[in-house]
Amino acid sequence: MTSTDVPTTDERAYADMAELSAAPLWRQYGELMPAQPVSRARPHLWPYARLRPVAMHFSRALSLAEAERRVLMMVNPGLTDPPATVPTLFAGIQIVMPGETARAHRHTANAFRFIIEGDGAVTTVNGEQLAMRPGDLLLTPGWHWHDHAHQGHSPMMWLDGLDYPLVNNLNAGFFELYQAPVQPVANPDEASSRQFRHGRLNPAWRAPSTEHPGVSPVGSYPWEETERALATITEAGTVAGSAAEGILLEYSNPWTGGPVLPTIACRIARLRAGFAGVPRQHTASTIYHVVSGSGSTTVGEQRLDWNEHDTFCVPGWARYAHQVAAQGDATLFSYTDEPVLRVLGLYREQWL
Ligand code: GTQ
Ligand code: FE2
Repeated sequence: MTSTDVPTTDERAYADMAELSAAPLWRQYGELMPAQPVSRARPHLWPYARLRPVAMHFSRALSLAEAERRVLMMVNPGLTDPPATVPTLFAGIQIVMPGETARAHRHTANAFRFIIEGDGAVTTVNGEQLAMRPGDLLLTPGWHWHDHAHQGHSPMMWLDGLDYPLVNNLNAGFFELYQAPVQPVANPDEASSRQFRHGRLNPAWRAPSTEHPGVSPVGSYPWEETERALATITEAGTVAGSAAEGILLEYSNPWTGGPVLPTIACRIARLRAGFAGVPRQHTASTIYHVVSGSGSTTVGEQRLDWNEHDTFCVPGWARYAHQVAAQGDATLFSYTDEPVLRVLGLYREQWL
């Protein structure tokens, strides 16, 4: 039979299709055009109490010279190859020991750090030196040089959030090492970021970067300010906040009032003792990190019980609801790909 003959059986025709790298849409239509999204990610929780000892082991067993970064990846059981936490985002626990330096590099993936424990480390981002204290949020936006150095005394541990799963899926991942282990410091003490720390007043001689659209010019959102905002709003006890997320605040880009990174919105929520969230679902995927307190989040059929410093994820379009125990408020840091879905007209939510 020549290659232009019409196959005489289905079997033969399917075999020809496979050989031609073609496939019958009619056999996969339901999967490709689902009535509603089905995430490959599974609801999952990573307990800090169990990850921390493993991180401590590698702080001794593996030098930072051997590892580009000493990070335990939080790999979703449904997204192992390549590893990701939700389809668009990554979460990791990074550990840096006193005296260590994580060398300077840059990548197109956007990243942030949310500090868990330790004191005395700094991250330098495009020449601006940012202090790292528990509860601080530090941004290392895409294609910004960054290195981490630790001059303190106890282990530094933080949560890394990156959008590399999204960036790599868009085939836009680039990475470069800096020509030296560390970059020079042009702005010590957050000198540039500080210009934006005055509420509704922005430095008028500056303008948003055209090179990095949608990126906040603020390198660090210190815990002190975050805590003050949460305390002020919850003080009177009269503000109900979101029925699903309690007193939910979004870290904002002072130029736009929008998310801090073009692809990632970062938020902090205070849930009062006894809080029982109204269940809902949205197309955005979310990763939560427990700053303090304990509670549980029901995601689909699963219940994730969380404690201080645990990390867990809620895949897009999963039905979820938070509950907090009767005694003690809880504080949840979270990040989401919602800005991406919104800008593409793909954000949907539904209260259940
Ligand atoms: O600290 O620069 O968790 O480049 C993954 C990739 C951390 C970092 C991660 C990174 C970093
Ligand atoms: Fe990096």
